[in-house]
Amino acid sequence: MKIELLTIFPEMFSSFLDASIIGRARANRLIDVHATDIRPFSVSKHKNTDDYPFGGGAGMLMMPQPIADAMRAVAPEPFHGKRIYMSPRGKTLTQEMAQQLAKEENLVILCGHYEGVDQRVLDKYIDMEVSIGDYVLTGGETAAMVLIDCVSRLVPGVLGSSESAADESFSSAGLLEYPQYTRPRVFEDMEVPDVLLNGDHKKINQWRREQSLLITAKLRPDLLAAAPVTEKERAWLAEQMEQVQP
Ligand code: 6GU
Repeated sequence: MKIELLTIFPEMFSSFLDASIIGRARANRLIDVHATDIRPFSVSKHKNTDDYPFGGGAGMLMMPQPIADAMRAVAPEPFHGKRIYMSPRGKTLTQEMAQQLAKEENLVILCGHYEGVDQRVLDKYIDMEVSIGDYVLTGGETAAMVLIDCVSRLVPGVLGSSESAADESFSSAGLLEYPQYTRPRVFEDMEVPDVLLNGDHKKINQWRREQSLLITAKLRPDLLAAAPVTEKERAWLAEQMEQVQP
């Protein structure tokens, strides 16, 4: 997968792109991410990228010309993929959306700043607007990193088999992860649950499944409705919840 970023702050991406799993995926040529600075595309005297809004109002807007020229440079026609504008008014990023985007050959991600972008450049050059949640950021760059992170890990080969097994296993689909422990066995007077020390993998799997059900019921009851949970498990869970909150 090839990802082109359009931003006025390309330097914000350097450590993100070099570190950890994203850095390894790039080194292994599984993903190709490139940040293009919009500013040099400006034809204005001082390489401006923003201007005042027609009709007045607070703040500045990103001018259409530098973005349009940058877009044509990184995504010439025919373009095969999705051109995304990171925006708080966009569709909220979900795991399902990430799975769809992971199938694309190319992504172009436009990061906005100031009060937004001239609407005409969005109408002509953007396929979808994506938000990462209902809160306001100073710019689209951090949101773009979130999108790149969650899409990249779904590209085949990006996660090692041990990394991918954990949360994509059918058994835990739609539920929160069970608690995990590493050495030492006793830390600040707190012990690792006995069941994890006995090597009985049937019991361990059952305990983990129960813990996933309990933690999901407690922290994200909204997820339970859609999760693949058997009638027997739902009954067990209802019983447990009664004991906690009679
Ligand atoms: Cl994608 N951009 C900005 N500027 N703010 C946001 C956002 C994106 N998602 C949530 N808030």
